[in-house]
Amino acid sequence: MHNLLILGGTTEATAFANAAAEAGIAGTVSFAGRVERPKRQPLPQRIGGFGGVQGLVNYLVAHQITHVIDATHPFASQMSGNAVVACAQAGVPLVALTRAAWVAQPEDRWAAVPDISGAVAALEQPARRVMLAVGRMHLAEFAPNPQHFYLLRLVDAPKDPPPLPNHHVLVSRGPFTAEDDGALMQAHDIDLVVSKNAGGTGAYAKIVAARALGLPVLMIDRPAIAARTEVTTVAEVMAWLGHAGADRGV
Ligand code: 3Y8
Ligand code: NAP
Repeated sequence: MHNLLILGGTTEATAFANAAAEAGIAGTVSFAGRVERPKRQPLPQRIGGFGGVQGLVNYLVAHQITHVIDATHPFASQMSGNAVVACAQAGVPLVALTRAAWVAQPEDRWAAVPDISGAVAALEQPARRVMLAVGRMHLAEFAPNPQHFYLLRLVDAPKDPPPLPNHHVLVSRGPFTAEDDGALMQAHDIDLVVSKNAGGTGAYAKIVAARALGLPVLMIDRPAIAARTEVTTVAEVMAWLGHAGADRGV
């Protein structure tokens, strides 16, 4: 009898939660509580941190979790690292449902940077009009480059004004479309896009739009994550669970 913990917060997590619910598999979807209204899930959900590795071990034992599916975002490296250690300690099988990194197409004008601070360093240049679509949590790190105009896309309206004197906030949650993102870039006369290499489809629209407009992209590589079993489809997770319906290609 399965009792899953799905570490959520992505398109893939929602897709898997739907498949598990349809297959009658019991589980809980977990969110950090980063946004005001996390997307409704077809399974019970919990919101908030576990309290580090030990907190997660305690949760796994107390809730008799049989399997953990880490379907968090590739940049949620602390959560994923904690899951590797906690599942090993608690003896609970773990699989990561992740998505391959985006790869530059021939017409893409990407400059790869290793992390957020690499993107900040690359912005030490005369004033540009920058679409900064990396969310809210790292905005303060871009304060050393106030010379740029920043188009900021956030899930929730910021509680305090972002520390960037010349900015426009757009409150909008994905998934987005390339057409809308292209129109947005033209409306704001954007000449540079900053993006995490999130992979998947939900954030890719701005990459397609930048390609079509011939705009350069500062592409932030994803952080390293401890070794764990990784799959990229819902069907592979079902097979990993040894779920009879796996052959139905769910
Ligand atoms: C709280 C839970 C679904 C999930 C949808 C995906 C796609 C849309 C695109 C841009 C990029 C960004 C951001 C983004 C996308 C999906 C996915 C994805 C990027 C929600 C969600 C939660 C979050 C947290 C939020 C972060 C922020 C990052 C916005 C739900 C909507 C920029 C990542 O205000 C904040 O504190 C926001 C924080 C972490 C990154 C950051 O540093 O600010 N996601 N996003 C999860 C939790 O509490 O555990 O409501 O669905 C989920 C989604 N956001 O089922 O449809 O799968 O990636 N999320 C990035 O890629 O750079 C937006 O604007 O182009
Ligand atoms: P993170 O930096 O890796 O995690 C920091 C801490 O937040 C974790 O140690 C854990 O706290 C808590 N946490 C993170 N994800 C959680 C979850 N799903 N359920 C319960 N607690 C969680 O994580 P993050 O980058 O802030 O991402 C937070 C959430 O947003 C995740 O659900 C992720 O999938 C989603 N998301 C993130 C991004 C992104 O760009 N980072 C993009 C899209 C979606 P404790 O140590 O107390 O357990």
